[in-house]
Amino acid sequence: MATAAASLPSIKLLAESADLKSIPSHYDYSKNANEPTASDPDESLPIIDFSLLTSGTLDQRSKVIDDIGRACQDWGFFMVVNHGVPETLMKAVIGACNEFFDLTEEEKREFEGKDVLDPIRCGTSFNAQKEKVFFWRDFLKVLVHPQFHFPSKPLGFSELSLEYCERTRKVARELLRGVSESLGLEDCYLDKALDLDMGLQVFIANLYPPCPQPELAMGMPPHSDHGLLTLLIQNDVGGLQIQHNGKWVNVNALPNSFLVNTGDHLEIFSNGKYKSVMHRAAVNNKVTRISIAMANGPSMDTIVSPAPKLVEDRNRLPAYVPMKYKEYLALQQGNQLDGKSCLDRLLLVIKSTMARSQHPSILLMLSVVTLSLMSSSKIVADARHLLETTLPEVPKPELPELPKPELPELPPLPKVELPPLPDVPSLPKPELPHVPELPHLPEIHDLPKPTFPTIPTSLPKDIHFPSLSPP
Ligand SMILES: O=C(O)CCC(=O)C(=O)O
Repeated sequence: MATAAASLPSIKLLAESADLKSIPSHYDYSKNANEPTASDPDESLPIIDFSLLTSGTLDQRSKVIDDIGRACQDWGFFMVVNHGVPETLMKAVIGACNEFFDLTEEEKREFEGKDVLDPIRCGTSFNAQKEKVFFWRDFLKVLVHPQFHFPSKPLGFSELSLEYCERTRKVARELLRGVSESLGLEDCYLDKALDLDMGLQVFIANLYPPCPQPELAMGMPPHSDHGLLTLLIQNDVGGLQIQHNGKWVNVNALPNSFLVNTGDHLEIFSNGKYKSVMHRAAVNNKVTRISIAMANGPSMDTIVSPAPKLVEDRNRLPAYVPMKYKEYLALQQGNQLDGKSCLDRLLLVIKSTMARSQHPSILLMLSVVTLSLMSSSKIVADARHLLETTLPEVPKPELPELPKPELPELPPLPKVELPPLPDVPSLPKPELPHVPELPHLPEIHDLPKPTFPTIPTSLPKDIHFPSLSPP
């Protein structure tokens, strides 16, 4: 199996070695991390009835969508019941995983893998090549969608798992439709934006054998998952703990339920509305625990950014740098598992500046100045874009209603004595020009009478007319 030092045995081999009374010091996680212990939650964990999402009435469906939204926002975690995946199938896959871990070290070496993005990998701890303290865990990690890969041993494991992967993928996609709606988007918006037809699905089987000092060791350290939603089942042995309101709480699973948690890419896509939940796996000193996590994410080639509809249409600033999912995956899997350090990585410049400045505009200015000092690479451009986006939303201040001011009564105005008006000097009479008298016109009856010529009243007698004769 993959080892930091070639000598690091699988945890199964170590745990089964005779007379193991204490853990080797390189498994003592308590030395490096002062991790507070978990307690049972004060409130009950959110439960989602899947059957109401797929075949409930319109009212029932919209209530479940509200519940999903609230669970994603308040917890980053919920349990799904009535999901339709047969319990027998779930148990059979867990049994087959147990058989896989029971293969000899030699047989398992065939599926070791070399690179973090190899389709089939098994090993111990998380990334033993990079770790100084190891985790009490063996794992098998397989990329099962869009191409299905699987170890050829033990017999029947691959066929059984194919069925399980397909059925859980359907559940995950249906839940993601609900998540999309809960964000106020169309139900298929997330599906299309993140190309879920080609979405990455990873099958992760974890084996946590009994540990002689469970209070010192850790099965998996606090971390968040890279994808959108992870669906986890276990062999009736608890150990999953999630962080809620700053405290670690135990997850006591309902029988036959899926334990679902939000991943980093849902946090990015929802522009931080739904945070990926921090979780870890504790170990015990009595029984072996097996868990199977099905991580469901975008397609590997999708460049994931906050959903444009949540940003542009609502006049918000995007809070994350866009990044190709495949690159994010390589980054997270290729390093030590350390909380949400991968998601936080690009935000570090801003955070350190933020610590010094409370005011968003000063923060932006300082951050851009900080970045300007760096070389002008794409990272800088991306980071600058990010900076412009990480300004906290400033809440509208609630202005107190001001009391109506009581105006003092004004004193009566003093009587003003006006001075007498000055005498207006009398104006001189204008001299009008002399108009000459009109000439004397003769009276009408004084005009001379006209004389008219006499007109004869009979024709002269000597007018001769020619006689008219026929032609
Ligand atoms: O085994 C568990 O309960 C947690 C597993 C887990 O967090 C993981 O596989 O990423």
